[in-house]
Amino acid sequence: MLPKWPKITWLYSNKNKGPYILGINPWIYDFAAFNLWSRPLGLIVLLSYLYKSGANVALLDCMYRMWQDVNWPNSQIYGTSHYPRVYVPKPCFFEDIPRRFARYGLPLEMVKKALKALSPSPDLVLITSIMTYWYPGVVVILNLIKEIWPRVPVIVGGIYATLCFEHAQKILDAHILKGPVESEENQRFISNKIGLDLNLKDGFDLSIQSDLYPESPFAVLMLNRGCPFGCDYCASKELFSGFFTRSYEDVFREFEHLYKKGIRNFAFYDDALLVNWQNSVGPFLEKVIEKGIKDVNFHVPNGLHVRFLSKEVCRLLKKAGFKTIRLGLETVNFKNRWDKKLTYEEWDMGVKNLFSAGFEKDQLGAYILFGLPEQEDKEVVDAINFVKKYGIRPHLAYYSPIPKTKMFELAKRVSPYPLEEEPLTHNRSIWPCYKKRFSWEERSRWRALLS
Ligand code: B12
Ligand code: SF4
Repeated sequence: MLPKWPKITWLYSNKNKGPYILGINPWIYDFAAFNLWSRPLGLIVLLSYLYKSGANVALLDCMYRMWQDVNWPNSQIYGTSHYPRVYVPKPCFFEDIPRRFARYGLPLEMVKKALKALSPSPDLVLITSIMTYWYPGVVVILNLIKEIWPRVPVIVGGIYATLCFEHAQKILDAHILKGPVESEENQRFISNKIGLDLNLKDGFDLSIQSDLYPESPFAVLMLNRGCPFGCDYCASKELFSGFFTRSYEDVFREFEHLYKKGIRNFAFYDDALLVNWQNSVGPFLEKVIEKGIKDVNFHVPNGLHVRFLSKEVCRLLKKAGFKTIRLGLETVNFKNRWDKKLTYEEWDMGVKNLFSAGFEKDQLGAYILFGLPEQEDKEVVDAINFVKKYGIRPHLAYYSPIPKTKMFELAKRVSPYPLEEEPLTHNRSIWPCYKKRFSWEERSRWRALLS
């Protein structure tokens, strides 16, 4: 029988005789945070595998309005939103940063109360981690768990745990697993811990979002994992070394289920959504159109690969209901890039195809990398002007140095911050590698150039 676990979302089946597992997405500690269809997809994937393997799983997402009595800012366009925040003392590394530091998400005391109300205690707690510089949330929730249930085993995994494994091992009193949960080593470890075989062969099922996030105005989808490009500043290959396309029919089933539950906003979390178009997003969108589903909004908060934006691709994106498109331009120094993902001709063609397909200017935005080690301001200014000429909105993607990437070595050499020792200093908001350092004057100057 289901134990009395109030205030937590459950994925529960009478048939499942396995242990009771609680998954947690901790708070964000940062200078700024906005919910741009943010969801702990890695944890959802893991909970889905566990459920399919016979466990009963529950979720506490500190970044989701789980309880009606929490004051939460109203939803904005397409289900995006601000988070509630509480200012907290700034870590000592940031004395020179004239910005306030905050904890975003559910009130800490309410989370504590909700956890204490769970009886009996879970058999296992899983904590996910996302940005490397968000690890304080993991520390705080882990301390809370240890205080409430000192004997319950806890596993921490995810992006921070993978990229900063040694750091995590040093500071967290928990089992730390690095890499995808699908790796043989992780699969074995988890199977041993739960006393069941972790079943990966049927894949995961993202339709569980409707149970785990019953009131949410959006859901996330993913057709492909990994990225074949390997850019110097990106950790994609370190996080998932291959490239894998899920069955578009499975993804369509997830989408249809969530759509029937009333969700109309869907964000793709793929690193490389358009790679392998013919076998993944292409047929997926054909199916959306064929079924006559019209009132749906698709969003790609991660940059799309412009080189794949042929006429036909753009036509389908438009027809199927894409509303927010971000293009991965990064720089206009086409001859001497830190990646090999785009030429001028490909850019020009891709953008023209988007406009011909009927996209409006305000649906399109281009990411420009800002604050890379040794980057000149002129390069960024040129890119901003270049993008504006196409009538598209430029967005600065403030550089976050990431361990295990090619660019990290150079970043460490130029940054005044201890990037190797302290993941907090990877925070994009402090402009860790920008030679003039962060100031409000500089920020306003760049903002003015963007408008
Ligand atoms: C989607 C995404 C976003 C989304 C939101 C993410 C979110 N949930 O909040 C958006 C678009 C908003 C975003 C924004 C940014 N992002 Co981003 N994003 C991603 C992306 C593409 C996918 C993450 C994902 O969900 N993957 C799919 C899931 C299935 O994989 P996973 O999370 O790794 O989970 C697996 C394992 O980690 C493990 N696992 C996960 N949890 C757990 C838990 C346990 C217990 C266990 C055992 C295992 C486990 O098993 C899972 C299944 O295999 C990653 C790149 C990537 N390939 O991961 C970048 C990435 C995380 N982002 C990155 C960056 C740089 C940014 C930005 C700074 C970009 C910018 N310059 O503006 C901003 C920062 C936003 C902020 N507020 O600070 C960096 C990380 C930076 C860092 N220092 O940590 C990444 C790695 C990309 C890169 N360039 O290398 N991002
Ligand atoms: S193309 Fe994008 S996801 Fe792929 S490696 Fe480069 S930055 Fe990362």
